[in-house]
Amino acid sequence: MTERTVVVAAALLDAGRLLAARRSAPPELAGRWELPGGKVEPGERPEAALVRELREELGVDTEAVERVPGEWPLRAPYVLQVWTARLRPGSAAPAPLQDHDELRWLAPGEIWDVPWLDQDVPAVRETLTRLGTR
Ligand code: 523
Repeated sequence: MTERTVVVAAALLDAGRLLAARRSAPPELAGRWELPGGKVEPGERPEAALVRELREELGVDTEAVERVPGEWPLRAPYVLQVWTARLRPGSAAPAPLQDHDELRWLAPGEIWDVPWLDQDVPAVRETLTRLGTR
């Protein structure tokens, strides 16, 4: 039995802006914004899971850059870990293909303009601290 499942999320950065994605499901999360990502599969490296999830959900070609230190609890057995990430050259622009109904590239002064999921707030805050863009 697995006692802990990692959910990876991306602080996808481009030209100094951070991508935020509005969830369309499940109902209890719909309308709130998140760092996009998903569950790491058994045996999968978290960075690989991140790239896979961003391809599936947003149609982008990305690479993980570095882990944002920390781990934030989600509903058991899930915990949230964050990596900064960037678009690889030639990637399509992100599009809300599944799980999301709107995307926004947030400039540093706009980060708190969207209603993030409660559990993403400390992760976003830590990401900004690391980037020095507060
Ligand atoms: N969160 C969350 N914040 C956040 C992500 C990426 C996920 O709170 N930034 C939560 C939402 C879900 C759980 O983590 O309760 C799994 O995320 P989900 O549904 O995006 O993971 P998937 O895409 O792997 O899920 P399946 O559709 O079940 O494959």
